[in-house]
Amino acid sequence: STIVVENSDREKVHRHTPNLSMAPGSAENLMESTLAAARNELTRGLGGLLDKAVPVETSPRDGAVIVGTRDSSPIVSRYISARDLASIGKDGYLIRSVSQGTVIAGNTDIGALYGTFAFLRLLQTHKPITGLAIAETPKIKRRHLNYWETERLYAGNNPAGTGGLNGENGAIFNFAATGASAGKNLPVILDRYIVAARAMASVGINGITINNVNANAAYLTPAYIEQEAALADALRPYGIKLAVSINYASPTDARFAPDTLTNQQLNPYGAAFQSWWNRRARQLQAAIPDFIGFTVKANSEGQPGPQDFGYDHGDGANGVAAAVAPLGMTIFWRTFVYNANVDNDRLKRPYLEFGHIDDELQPDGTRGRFAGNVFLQTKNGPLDFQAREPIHPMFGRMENTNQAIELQVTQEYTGQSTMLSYLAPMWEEVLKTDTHGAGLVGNVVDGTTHGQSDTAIVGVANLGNADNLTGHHFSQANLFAFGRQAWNWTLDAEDIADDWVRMTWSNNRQPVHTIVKMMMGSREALVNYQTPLGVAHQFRSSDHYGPNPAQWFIKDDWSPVYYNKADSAGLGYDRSATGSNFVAQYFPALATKYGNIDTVPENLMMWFHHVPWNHRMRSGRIFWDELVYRYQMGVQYVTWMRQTWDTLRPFIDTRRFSEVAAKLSAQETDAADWRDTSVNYWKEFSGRQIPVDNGPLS
Ligand code: GCW
Repeated sequence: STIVVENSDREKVHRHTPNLSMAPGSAENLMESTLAAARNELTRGLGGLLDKAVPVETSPRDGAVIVGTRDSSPIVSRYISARDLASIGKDGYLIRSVSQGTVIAGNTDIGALYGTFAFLRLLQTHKPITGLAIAETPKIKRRHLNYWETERLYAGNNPAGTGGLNGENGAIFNFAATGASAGKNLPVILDRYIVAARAMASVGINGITINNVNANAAYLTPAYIEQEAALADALRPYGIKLAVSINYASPTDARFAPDTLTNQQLNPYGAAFQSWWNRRARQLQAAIPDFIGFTVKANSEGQPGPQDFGYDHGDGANGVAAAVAPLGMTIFWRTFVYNANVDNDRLKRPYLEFGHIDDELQPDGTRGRFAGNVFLQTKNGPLDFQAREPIHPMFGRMENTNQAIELQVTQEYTGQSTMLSYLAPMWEEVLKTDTHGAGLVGNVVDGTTHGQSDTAIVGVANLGNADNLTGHHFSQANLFAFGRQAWNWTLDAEDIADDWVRMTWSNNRQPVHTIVKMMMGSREALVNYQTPLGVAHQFRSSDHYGPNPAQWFIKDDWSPVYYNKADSAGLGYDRSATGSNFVAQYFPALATKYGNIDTVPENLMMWFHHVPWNHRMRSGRIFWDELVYRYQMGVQYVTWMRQTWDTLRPFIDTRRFSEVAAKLSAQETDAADWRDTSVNYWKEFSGRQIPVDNGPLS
């Protein structure tokens, strides 16, 4: 077969950064254009898969793969009509078998690149590549990643001080011009940035916020903007645009002197505030013409925000949004807030702060105060990325506001880079949960429920400095799955796992079947050995990895004991009408279901109820016995995974085989620690024995 990729003139990329350079001996694959990237993927991919060089030509021979847009290529136009392309949108693609071979077409070059990756995926997963008539369009427009890997090093980073390239604690993109990594900082483009870009583009990620939401204002300074521009230039051919996290009080930061405001000038409606942000945005846009906008964590976990100056989240978000609206930029305003003055139950706080703003009657008679270029960015659940949470009640209830869902790809609370936990089943569960009032969560996010035209899904990313980018080999599956689900949230987590295993490990039936099976049960096992039946957030504070159910902090809503409410009567947090009544934030049918201990799904039980130790469970066991059983099941699953992985030795290369084996064995130890620490602590309250049919706990 041959490859035909035609370049069009109109897609020449912007190169603003005069001194864009490459690390010595690296980045020879820095791409000039999107179609060149597509061509490169095909030569590399087909060459590798077919084990022979595949020529690139300008006119097709039989069996050719033809890639492009109607504008870029007369051959594409010959096979694909404008009408064919009419319904697939900006990012969509068509893959068609034609007399001369295969045509991959998009309305845009990036659509053609996405189609190219999809075609390679078919080949790589041994799917048929004849008789193709594929038309794909993403369900969600903005498929973004946020990076705050810097925070706790919970994914694939080298721990600080162990030779990570990065000055900023091992985040993937290196901005630091000093220290060990000096000389390897942006605008130097390291190979791994391109590797990461290809990985992201291969699953349709089209935007990233590059810095921690606990934001350092340095990212708005001219020196950093120049570095960001270099990164933007490098990622642009892959369809990935940049955004930056901001600190609400940056205008008062001395680094911007003489352009520095006083606290009094942080009035979000004031001219000083708005023109300050407009100036920053214009500087960014001058360097990065397609700059997305800002991600904001305000009045949350010590970050400043409009409330410090007498305004609410609507005022603050709209103030920044108004400043950047003339530039076509967007604000992603996070809703991860939990001010203790709002309510005793932390879970109730976000909706209490944001809900009334969504509902507020406006002077023009419409409802909802948030500006059109504001997204509220809301975690999937009401607490904080636990292995299982109920859905966040704001999904469906914010009818007049653009809502983005935020999922944590990096495994902060889900095993970090030690545990194999495949998270696609969790995201599938979330996106397919019925709100009982506004359709499924996925319908809310993709805009069909409330008719929003701009839609977004955000993953907190897990790319770091590790050779394989994610640390645990299986963490790559989470990035892959996030991208696939962001593109189409109706996909089945198991099908995605099947693709990933074939692309990553083997197409041989036995490993495919076995590894997919391991992955599919891994998240439920994690829930079971960490926090079964809905007992939330039992993590020790130091690293959010291991258990500490007895821990009590000055901030009670960070304390495991605040969540578990263990006493001699039972375990769990009563959020029904007899308790905090958090359930009332859901649509009535869901509130009724969750609010009743007999109808709440057992796997969410302790999120909503203080469950008596002797409560009769659906299995017939009493709650205490069921609880211990779940912990034990979780650990046993990990033992099973470790043993099962051993059977795959003949199919897996030695290095990756042993790296995964070592991680599984650490996971088994740590899972047992979760079980033992938790059960022994609960036992002090239940006063009951460990049931014998659970076998010995270590
Ligand atoms: O889960 C918590 C993390 C913080 C994070 C915060 C947030 C970056 O422990 O590291 O802050 O969530 O989402 O803002």
